[in-house]
Amino acid sequence: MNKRVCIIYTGGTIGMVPTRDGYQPKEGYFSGELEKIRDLYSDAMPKWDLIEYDPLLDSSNITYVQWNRMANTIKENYERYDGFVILHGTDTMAYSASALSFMLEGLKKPVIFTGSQIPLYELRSDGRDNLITSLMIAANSDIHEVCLYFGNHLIRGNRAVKTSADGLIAFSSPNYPVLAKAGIDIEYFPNRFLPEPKEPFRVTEMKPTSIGVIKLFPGIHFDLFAPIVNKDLQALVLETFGTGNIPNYDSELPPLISKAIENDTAVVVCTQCMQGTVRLGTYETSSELARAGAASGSNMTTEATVTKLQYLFSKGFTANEVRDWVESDLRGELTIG
Ligand code: ASN
Repeated sequence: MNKRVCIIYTGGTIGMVPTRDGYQPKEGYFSGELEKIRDLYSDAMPKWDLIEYDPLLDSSNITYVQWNRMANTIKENYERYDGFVILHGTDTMAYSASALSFMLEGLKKPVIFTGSQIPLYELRSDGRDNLITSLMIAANSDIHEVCLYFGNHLIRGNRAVKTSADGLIAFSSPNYPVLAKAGIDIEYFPNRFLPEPKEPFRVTEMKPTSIGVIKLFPGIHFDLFAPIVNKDLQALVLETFGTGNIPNYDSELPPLISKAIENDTAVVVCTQCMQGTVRLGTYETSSELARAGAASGSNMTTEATVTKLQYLFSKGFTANEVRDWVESDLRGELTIG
């Protein structure tokens, strides 16, 4: 019997039309375009239904509110379908895929994010392959996680980064190998998949969380950031140099970090390098952070770090508990060791 897949269409370029103000999604338009793609109705394809959101969004406008909506749509339809495809704009797709990977606890079915760089109705659209292949992947019952399929690669959702603004291979997985490659055949690498979880499926909704991200650059003056380090800030992510290094040419940063930690703000150190891992204490310029009580973001993307922090605070953990949990591997988002 054919598998059943639910397509959740949230917006993004795949269903956009040109307007005087640039590309915008258009209500009801995409479903009409889908009907013209005969391959979607082939016997070799899973059976699918489409849920179209209102409003459809450019993904720059996606927030935790839409993450909750997506997670709840999956929850409401969980038993009815073998897998889910989420059509989403590319700009923040890696954030949404990371967020959903945490929110969908005990997930036993594939949830595949995809979209396109060129609208579906335009010549040379990448949307057609991205959608057809994602539907086939969403019918693979060996996948128990949130993934992102784009430009022939299946990537773990919380490892994805948008690395090209205009290329058709727009996403990379810099710190974890791809889960599948689509060439003439779809070649899966099941030894890289997450194991099937034992706990029952449930959703944790995201709550509003105040998180700051500071990307360091040579010559940065930390006093500019002092006003944001107040009691309302729940987490501060530092995008540091190399393996977690910060400048120590002046004495502004250490007190800022100490103040954040005194305020019960979880401080997490990530690297601005695309590849590799944070190792606090390797250099003198990072030991200060470790001493002050900052947590290591290991080899997590900033997308995964920010959404993981939001998830942990939404679960009601204290800043101290968040600091511990953020360093542990919850959904394959970081490599221990
Ligand atoms: N601005 C679009 C979006 O993220 C870009 C795209 O989908 N390719 O919604």
